[in-house]
Amino acid sequence: RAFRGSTVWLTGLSGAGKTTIAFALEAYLVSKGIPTYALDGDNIRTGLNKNLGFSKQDREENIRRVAEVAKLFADSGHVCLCSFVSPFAEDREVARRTHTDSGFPFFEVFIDTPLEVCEQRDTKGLYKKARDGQIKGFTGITQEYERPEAPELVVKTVGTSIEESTLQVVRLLEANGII
Ligand code: GGZ
Repeated sequence: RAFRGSTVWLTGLSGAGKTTIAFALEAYLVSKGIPTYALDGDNIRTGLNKNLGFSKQDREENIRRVAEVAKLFADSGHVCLCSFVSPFAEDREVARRTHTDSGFPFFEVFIDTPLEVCEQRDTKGLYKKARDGQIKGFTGITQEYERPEAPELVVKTVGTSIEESTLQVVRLLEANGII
C-alpha cells in the first residue's frame, strides 16, 4: 500500500528523549520500507541554521526553516521526523500551518518528561551549565517551555520503555493511515 509523506514533530525539553524516540522510529519505519528522514539540532544547527542561537527570535527562525525543509521531505513522500525543543506554541503553530496549508499531515508529539528527570539525566551537562549561569536562556531553567495544549499525542517517558514510546507513535501513524 502506498504511504503518504507527512511530518512528525517531536517537542519537549532538552533530554526528554525526542531524538532517542525519533531514532528508534526511523529504524522501525525503514525496516518496513517506508522512506524516512530525521531532522534535529545535530544536523540542522551545524549547517543550515548555524547562524542561529537560542534567543526567542532565533528559535522562531530555526523552527520556521526546519518546517519548510520538513515540508519538502514530506512532499517527496518521506515521513519526516523533526526533533526540536520548539518551546514556543506560536512557532509550533507556524510549523503546523506550513504543512496543513499545503495539505500535508502534521503530527505534534509532546515528549512529556518532567524537568526534574531531564535535569537528573543531564546527558550533556547542559543543565548544570545553565544552573551555573554558563548558558543563558536555557529552556526549563532560564527560558520558558510552553507545554502543547492540543498535541496529537503525548508520550510520557517515565516508566515507559523506548520501544513502547516508539510504538505509541507508530500506532498514531497507523490510525491516521500514514503507514
Ligand atoms: C535549550 C539548548 C540551549 C538552550 C544549547 N536551550 O539536549 P540537546 O542540547 O541535544 O538539545 C538541545 C538543543 C536545542 O536545539 P533546538 O534546535 O532543538 O532548539 S529550538 O527548537 O528551541 O530552537 C540542547 C542544546 O541544543 N542547547 N543551548 N539555551 N537547548
